[in-house]
Amino acid sequence: MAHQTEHTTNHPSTKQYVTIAIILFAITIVEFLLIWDRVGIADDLGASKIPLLVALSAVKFAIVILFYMHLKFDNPFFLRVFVAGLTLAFLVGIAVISLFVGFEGKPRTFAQNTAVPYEEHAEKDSGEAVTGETGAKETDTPIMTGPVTLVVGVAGETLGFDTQSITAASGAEVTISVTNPSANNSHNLVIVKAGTKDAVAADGTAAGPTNDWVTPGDSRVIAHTKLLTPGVDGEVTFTAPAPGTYQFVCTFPGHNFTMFGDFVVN
Ligand SMILES: [Cu+2]
Repeated sequence: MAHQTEHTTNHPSTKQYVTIAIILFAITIVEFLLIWDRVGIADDLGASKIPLLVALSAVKFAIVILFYMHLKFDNPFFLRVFVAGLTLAFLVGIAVISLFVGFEGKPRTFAQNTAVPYEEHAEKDSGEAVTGETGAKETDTPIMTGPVTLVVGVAGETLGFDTQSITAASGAEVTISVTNPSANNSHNLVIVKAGTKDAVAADGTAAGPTNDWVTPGDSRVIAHTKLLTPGVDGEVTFTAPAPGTYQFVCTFPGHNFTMFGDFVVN
């Protein structure tokens, strides 16, 4: 008798189950209408349909765990255990994603540098098959020297870059993509040997804007972009030099004192 009483109060009734099924079905219909382009709402909503859909599926999730998993009828302890685990899972997920992607949505520099392009990976696998198990070390190198693109931005209207340090592997084909969002200032990005940024900039000033503020044939310069006028982006591609620390700098007269960073070659 005691068991029966407990049983009837710990589970939803058949009627409740059916009602919940209908509610879930109705929410699903609404979700479908939100994303089906023929209904015409999808375009009007734009990106705002994403939080709407997230909210709707959260409601469905809550209904399912509360009623079908009957957490609503159980000891609250079980609900707390469930929510604790769920929260932990979300936190770990966010932590792992933010290891590789910054909050502004750009890949982090180290993640981009060590990213293995899919084609490269396939090539490496077939290469491995040909050479056999001659040693794991040998197969590690090609991953590091794959082509990489590093993104360096000018920090708005300031005379500075938005990053202090970029990294690449020696021998890798490196493309540095420079964005210049400034409405007023022209900039360039010059890769130079460590400790030579001010001397290179001083000589660049003499070389003038027609040379992009870089002395032609300067042996301290490894690579440089063209002079990027306000609002114009540019890039430079070169082979990463011998391992060591180099510098990147803007050689527009006067910018070199604040507009520079380290270029680390591993
Ligand atoms: Cu500059």
